[in-house]
Amino acid sequence: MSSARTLIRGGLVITAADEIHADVLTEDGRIAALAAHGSAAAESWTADRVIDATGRYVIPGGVDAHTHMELPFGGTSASDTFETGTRAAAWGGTTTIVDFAVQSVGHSLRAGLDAWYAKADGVCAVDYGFHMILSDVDERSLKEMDRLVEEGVTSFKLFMAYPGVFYSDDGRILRAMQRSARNGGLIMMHAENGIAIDVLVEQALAEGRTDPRYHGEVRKVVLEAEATHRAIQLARVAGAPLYVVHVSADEAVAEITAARDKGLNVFGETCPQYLFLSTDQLAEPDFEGAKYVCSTPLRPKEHQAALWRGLRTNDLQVVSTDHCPFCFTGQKELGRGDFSKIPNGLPGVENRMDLLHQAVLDGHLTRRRWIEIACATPARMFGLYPRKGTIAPGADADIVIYDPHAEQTLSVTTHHMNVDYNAYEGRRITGQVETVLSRGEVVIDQRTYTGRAGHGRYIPRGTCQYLV
Ligand code: DUC
Ligand code: ZN
Ligand code: ZN
Repeated sequence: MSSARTLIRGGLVITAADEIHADVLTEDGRIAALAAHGSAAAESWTADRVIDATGRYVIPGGVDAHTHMELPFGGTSASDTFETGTRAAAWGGTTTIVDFAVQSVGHSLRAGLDAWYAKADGVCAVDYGFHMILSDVDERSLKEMDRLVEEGVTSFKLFMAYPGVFYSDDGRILRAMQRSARNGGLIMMHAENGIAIDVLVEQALAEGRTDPRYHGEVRKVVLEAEATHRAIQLARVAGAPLYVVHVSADEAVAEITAARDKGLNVFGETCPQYLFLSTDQLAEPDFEGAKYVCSTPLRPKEHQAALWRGLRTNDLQVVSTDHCPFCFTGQKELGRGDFSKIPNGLPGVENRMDLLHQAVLDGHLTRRRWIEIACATPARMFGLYPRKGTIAPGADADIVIYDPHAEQTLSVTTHHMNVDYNAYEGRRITGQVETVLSRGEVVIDQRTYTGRAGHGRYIPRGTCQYLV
């Protein structure tokens, strides 16, 4: 905790609700007060440190509610550790991540969660929480869900994909949803029909269609839409809220929209890769397409309009990264000659806030909506609000000083993620993180890293604060 008082002067404070020229005073790691710039109140403040934010935005630290540091997957592990990944998050203006602890088949939730607590303990640069991946829904794990909710792990990811690994059948999904309807947990769904996809994978490989682009072709739009529809119906039967992760296809957005029009507690998340990349990248020659293999897969460009529209209309509420990096050399290469062996996942935790700021400049989002989908709503959705996701008295002093005019080119040569490529290589962005405070401590100071491994704390979460 920082006992120092820091005064951030002269910036435009942007939250999901307001844009105001205000000075912000932080004390003991929290936001102590806001007052109009130039007001008598603000002029009377004294501080140990003054940050001049003239011409800058002052925004809440980003909340990335979907990351996979060190995730074991496909015989290898995601290349960012909690240390490197949270440091990269800080560089990109994200001050809270919610990562996924994994239950292994045949093991308890407790064992999985404890393993993830140990991985992250003492090494994170910014604050973090955990969701729990349920890989083996049975009487024991259902009971354990109740205890996890009480402990602050209040959301559970289930997979309709990856048979034999993370997959749950409809019966298991229904049971987990029924349990969450009672204990207040939020079910997060990977909605793809994995049983059908595996048939198409087998057929593609047998016919010699082995290149990365076939990853996108077998993981069909209708199989995402069908699974999304089915997940929604199961949630209705259970009377449980549902959060659909990494929505990539227009028809899946339509399913979520239809459910929301019925007044159901159904929510959708998308990710920068679906908004900015497409099957064009997946089709890059010389196996380069492997860099863009993730699930749900990248879609033809035409789908992007539905995702942007969903974000504007609040049919989609959150943009997270699904940050799950694998190096091209030695990791993505495991799938040369067989796309099904390419570890699934893209890097992005460092780039999300900037890409979404670019979306503001491109006319897809307003500035306040940028903050809403990247900070405030993920915090509400996962029980972290108002401690995280906003700038208000009492909130943690997780603050980004953002230069909206700086120009940068996203690149592996300048990023801080521990991965040997950048999915947005060469993309020019206007806007850049300048200074970052995490609980009042400056962790990025005018583009110099001043944080430390172990500053980041585990944050137990409350239940979903976004239900209607
Ligand atoms: N999708 C990915 O791309 N990576 C990890 C898990 C997932 O569901
Ligand atoms: Zn998933
Ligand atoms: Zn994921």
